[in-house]
This record gives sequence, C-alpha cells and structure tokens, in this order.
Amino acid sequence: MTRRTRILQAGRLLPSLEQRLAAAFDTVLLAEQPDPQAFLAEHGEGFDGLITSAGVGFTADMLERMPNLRAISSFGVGLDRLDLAAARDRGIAVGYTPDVLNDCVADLAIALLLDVARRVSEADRFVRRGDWVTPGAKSFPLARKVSGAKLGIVGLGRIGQTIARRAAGFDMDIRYHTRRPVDGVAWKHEPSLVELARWCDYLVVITAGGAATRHLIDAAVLDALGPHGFIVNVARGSVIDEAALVRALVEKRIAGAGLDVFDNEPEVPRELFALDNVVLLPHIASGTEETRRAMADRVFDNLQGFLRDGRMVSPAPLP
Ligand code: NAP
Ligand code: 8YV
Repeated sequence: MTRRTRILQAGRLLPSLEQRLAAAFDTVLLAEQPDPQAFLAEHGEGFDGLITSAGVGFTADMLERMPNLRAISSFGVGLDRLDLAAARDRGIAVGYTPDVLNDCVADLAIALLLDVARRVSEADRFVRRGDWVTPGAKSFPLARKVSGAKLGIVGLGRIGQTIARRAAGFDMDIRYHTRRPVDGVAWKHEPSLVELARWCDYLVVITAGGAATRHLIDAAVLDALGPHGFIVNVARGSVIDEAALVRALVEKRIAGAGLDVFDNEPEVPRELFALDNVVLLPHIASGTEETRRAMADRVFDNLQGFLRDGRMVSPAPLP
C-alpha cells in the first residue's frame, strides 16, 4: 500500500479547506498540539508538505525540523512572514494566492476611503447615540468630497492597480509611488513619496510588507499629507510608523485614517479608540465568502499541482 502524503497544517483554515485537505492527505494541525515546538522536533521529519497562511507564515527554524518537506502552500498573498530564502536554500516549492483577492481588497480600500472622508461610521454612531433626535443637539459636521479629489497610491501592483481603476470611476486624479514606474499605465508615477503625500488629498497604502517597506510612511510623509489629508492602509501595519501615525492623528496634523492592518495585530493603539476620524478594521480586506473560497481553492490547487507534476498554479517569487 502506498503511503498517503503527510501534510502539516500550521494554523486553522476555512473548515471547507480543512475538510478537503483531510480527505486527500494525512493532515495534522500544529496549532492544536500542546507543545508545537516539541511536536515539530519529534515528528517534523514525517511531513511532505506544509499549509500555512500569510498571517502565520513559516520560519527557517520550522523548516529545519522538517527535513523531508517538499512543498509549502500559503493562504494569502503577503510574503512578509514567509522565510522564502530558507525555502529556496532547501529547494522547497512555495505557493501563495495572488490575484484572486484583488477585487475584495480594492473594494475595502475604497470603502475605508469613503468611510473616513464622508464620516460614515461616525454618522452611524451619531444616529445610534440618539444625537439626531435630541432637541437642540449640534447638527452632524460636514464631510469631505471624494469624487474628483486627488488620490495618491503607494504601491501599484496587482491590488494597487485595481484600486486605481475603481478610483477612476470616482473621477479621481490619480498618481502613484513605487520604486520603479509601472509600464503601460496612464497614471503618473511620483518618484518622491513625500511629494506624493504633499500633492494628494487621500493616500492609500498597498505596498508589500516586510523589511523593505518598514516605516516607509514616517512622520515626514504624514506631515506632507497635512491636516487636510487622509490615509488608508490595507497593506501591512509595519509599512506605517504607527507611533508617528498615532501622534499625527491625536495632534490633528492629518485629517483622518482608515486602517485595516496594524503593527502588532490584534493589538490596536488605544489612543485611536477615542478618535471619531479614524476607522479601525480587524484585517478583513480579503474577508468575503467568495474570495476566501477562491483563496482556499488556490491553496489546495497549489499543493495538488506540485504533488501531481511538480508545478504550483501560483508559485511565490523566490528571492
Ligand atoms: P504586488 O503586486 O507584489 O505589489 C506590490 C507593490 O508594492 C508593487 O507596486 C511594488 O512596486 C510596491 N513596493 C514594494 N516595495 C516598495 C517600496 N519599498 N516602496 C514603494 N513601493 C514598493 O502585491 P499585491 O498583490 O498588490 O499585494 C500588496 C500587499 O497587500 C501584499 O503584499 C499584502 O501585504 C497586502 N495585502 C493585505 C490584505 C489585507 O487583508 N489587508 C490582503 C491582501 C494583500 P516596486 O517593486 O516597483 O516598488
Ligand atoms: C488574509 C492577507 O487575511 O493575503 C494577505 O496577505 O493579509 C489577507 O488576505 C491573510 O492571508 C490571512 O492570513
């Protein structure tokens, strides 16, 4: 009898994906082990594949404990928690889930932008508190216009371009900042991030995470955005200097922020809770049934493709 492929599942996944994996392979959930480190040290050599996610990732240390590992399939597009150099050095194939989440992440970036600019969440709180019906209460403050405004996009990859296309539907004037100008797009490249922030009304951050973009948005960028400028972050918390962002918001040196991601999730700086001009989300940009299902399918197909003919549908770019 041939041995079934043995898969280590790093963290919990969609139930439907867990069921699909368990039906096809021998799967073990690492997060369920009383002592995951001890489990890896004792049983790591038995695994052929690893299923992880952009949030959980994997380390070189984990790979060392799995000497027979051949393939890793990750749920998500972010690579900042995946030690790709360690996988490359070991000749381990890595797959991820690009493109299938572009629409939903872009939709949520626009939702955050509209929310902070038009004070949607703030107005909802106003109504629920009963302020609208309170005689003599102050009327709800005016908001800021989105249609036709200036949008700066930091990062113009798969998701950044999808955001730009949606913003074009709002007749926004769009410019972007990346290290290299993108071929074949109509939007203007701005080589200086500070200049982009100075120019725009709304700055949307959608670069990759990791060391190369850590604190790319610093106090100087926030000051250039200024008291009338809003920031939206759907990339990674690490891309913004969070302490500088909190200071700028508390001191009203920028107009507001829409944040889906934070530096130390699920921790969110407490100072932000009191601010009405900030919208705080629990990292949900790809979180629709349709998109999470498509991501789950890609996770499965990457692994199955590798086991069948050595080819993942979406191989991660190795350094
Ligand atoms: P992508 O296609 O690889 O695009 C990344 C963009 O970032 C590129 O335009 C790249 O341009 C730019 N970039 C990288 N380093 C930069 C730097 N130092 N300065 C300026 N720009 C830089 O990736 P994607 O599929 O659009 O995804 C982007 C990121 O979104 C992911 O890596 C992930 O972290 C995040 N994300 C978040 C959620 C969520 O739930 N909130 C969901 C999905 C993805 P250059 O290389 O030319 O600089
Ligand atoms: C997911 C993400 O929430 O794809 C990414 O990089 O940040 C999100 O789509 C994440 O993959 C879940 O771990």
